[in-house]
Amino acid sequence: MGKKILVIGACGQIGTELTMRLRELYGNDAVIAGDIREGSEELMASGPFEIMDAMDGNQVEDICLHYEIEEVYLMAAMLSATGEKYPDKAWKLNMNSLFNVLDLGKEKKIDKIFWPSSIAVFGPTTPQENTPQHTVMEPTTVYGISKQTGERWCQYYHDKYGVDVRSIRYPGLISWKTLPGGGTTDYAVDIFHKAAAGENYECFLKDDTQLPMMYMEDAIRATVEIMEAPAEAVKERSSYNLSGMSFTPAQIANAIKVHKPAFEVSYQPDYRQAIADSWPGSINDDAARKDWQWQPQFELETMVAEMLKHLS
Ligand code: AKB
Repeated sequence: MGKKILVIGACGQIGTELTMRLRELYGNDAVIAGDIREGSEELMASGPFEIMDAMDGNQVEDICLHYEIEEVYLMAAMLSATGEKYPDKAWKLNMNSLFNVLDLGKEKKIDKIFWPSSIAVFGPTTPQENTPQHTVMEPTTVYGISKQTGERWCQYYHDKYGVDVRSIRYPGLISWKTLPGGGTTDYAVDIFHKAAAGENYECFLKDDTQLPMMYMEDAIRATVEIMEAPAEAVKERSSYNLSGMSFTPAQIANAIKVHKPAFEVSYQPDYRQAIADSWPGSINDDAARKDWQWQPQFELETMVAEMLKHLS
């Protein structure tokens, strides 16, 4: 019998596509989807599903023991923009869920953990361009603080208790299948839905705000690849920088206009501008390239063409 996998937060933006990919790779019955709410029809129909609360340690443990889970992907989190509205809830969800899973690793009840970090671990004092793997990290959002703290705990559980936990600092992720929720980079998905519907878009960031981004297909491949890498190749046990592309709202608008010449974007920055301003504009991912041979495949133009093809 092959390994059994649990995806917690399986119905979210990353979780949905990750669960479907893992089911393709390891078999539908081998991948248990867990979330606090039901997800897409495709996800619900294709394999086992459990309603679960990532903050309930007993429930997470019961499900792991019941299905004899070996690997857990913990994708449940509150993102940057929503986190600023509900700081207590963001902290509790992002930290408690991580400890629940790390402790199962410490007690040897599961073998391997994937936990996503984010470019939000960086802050205004971080070098903004080509941000190195190891650098100043003074995040200013609750989400960023929770991710940076989580990274330190991942490293600690690995070093002290031998927990095989692996992590990536995701940039903003762009996909046509599932909508993001509550992030600062969400504009880069919303803009496609408007363009595909033949409508104009009002952007909540300024036109020249450059952020690191990635097409979901690359992000899912990176996630599977780091989990498949031999343990000794995974040298960073906090989290890996990962880079796909970097662009501003004006640049993505122009790339969309190549396909949709009538498309117009106006700019009305809100509270999310300050969050974006605190994050890097581009990321150095040499460590991921060297340690587990990471290679992105999508650039701005190829990503825009794919998004519009699928949404139109
Ligand atoms: C967000 O905008 O909060 C997320 C992230 C960069 O982690 N997409």
